[in-house]
Amino acid sequence: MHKLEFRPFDIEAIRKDFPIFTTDPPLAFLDNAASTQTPRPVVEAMDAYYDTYRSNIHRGIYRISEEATEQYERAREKVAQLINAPRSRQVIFTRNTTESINLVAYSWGSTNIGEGDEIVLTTMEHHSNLVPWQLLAQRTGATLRFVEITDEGLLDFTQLRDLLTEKTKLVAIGHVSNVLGTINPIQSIIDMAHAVDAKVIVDAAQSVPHFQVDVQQLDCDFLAFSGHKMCGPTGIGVLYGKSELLEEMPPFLGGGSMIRSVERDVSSYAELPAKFEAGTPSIAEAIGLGHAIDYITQANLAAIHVHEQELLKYAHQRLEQIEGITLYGPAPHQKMGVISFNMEGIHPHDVAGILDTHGVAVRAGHHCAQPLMKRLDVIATVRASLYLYNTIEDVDRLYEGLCRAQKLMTRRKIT
Ligand code: 7TS
Repeated sequence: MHKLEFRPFDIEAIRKDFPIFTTDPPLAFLDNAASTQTPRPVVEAMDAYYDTYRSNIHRGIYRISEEATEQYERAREKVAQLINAPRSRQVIFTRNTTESINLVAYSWGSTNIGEGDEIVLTTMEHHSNLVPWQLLAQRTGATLRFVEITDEGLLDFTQLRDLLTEKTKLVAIGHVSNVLGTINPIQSIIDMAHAVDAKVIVDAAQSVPHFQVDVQQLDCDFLAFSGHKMCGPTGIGVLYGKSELLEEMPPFLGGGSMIRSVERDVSSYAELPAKFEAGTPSIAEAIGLGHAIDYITQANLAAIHVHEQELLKYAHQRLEQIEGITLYGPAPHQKMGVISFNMEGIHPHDVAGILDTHGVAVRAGHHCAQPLMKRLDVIATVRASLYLYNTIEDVDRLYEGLCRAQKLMTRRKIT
């Protein structure tokens, strides 16, 4: 059996920062691909805003508003540093990945996509990186093209090469699949897309929280992710874009804060990033995200990745021992800590329900990836997903819960 070594960081110290794990026995929280838990330093930073300097930003001439503005903008700088954006003005705060992708689909899409143009996606996209492009295609007469996946859960590169033509205007690609965990080779895909003059938006909702993503090295045109999947609060997300694209794009939402001057019939717009941040933003949440970035960078993203990979290998070894289990997706070394599976003869929702009674939180359903479910020929899967605070004991509890589910359902079949 694979030997675990948790030397890179102090898992016990990390777990102490998350009060949700102080129950006995502790909750085995394995639904991190949906949303992660929040450590105390993040909650405390948000409390400090509410308790000591709560006020609106970019408009007050008094001390606490200046403090709030400074903290909000510092959070933007932390995001820029995390993803190595050249300038913090290229970081737009949104509500989540979904809003970031919709911003690009409406603003960039409405001025750059027309009839006959093609948008290349994959069959493993989350609905957030599919429905906005369907809406854009319906508005403009553009066509969606899909890269299929192999039986191993990897992208079919030969087909991708054929799909990319001079008609391709955009490639919208998930960095890591939220169902299969597949790590897509986006560097090659970006290079191939640029070779036919297409732009690339990377859905990084499942990658930025788990390993170092460098937008300059990737040379991606846009990149989107959510704060709540990386120890941050809900209600805050990020869109990164290349300056020249963001500068040319029309506003997405109109209102306060995004204007330079307003006449009765027309307005001129503020500089980046304000142009895309209409209305009062999620101030406490942005500050919380900044502190979540501090937290995961202090824990060390490289160490988090190693830790998750170790647990993932261990989880595969254990789950593969269970009779009648089908694991979806590639081998551990080609994926992140996401394990989708089904148990023969047991509905995924029943599996998740039984695991819940065993203190194990997993997700069951289509995971907002219905075209992928169709490709896998299933209606749903059970999904366990890992993060920095998960332990070998969590995986063992998952294994034991699944054995229990199997026993229960087998007994039910006999009677
Ligand atoms: N893209 C991917 C790859 C995702 O996994 C998710 C959320 C999104 C986009 C949308 O993020 P949001 O913050 O805008 O909601 N994924 C999941 C999931 O797998 N289970 O719940 C949410």
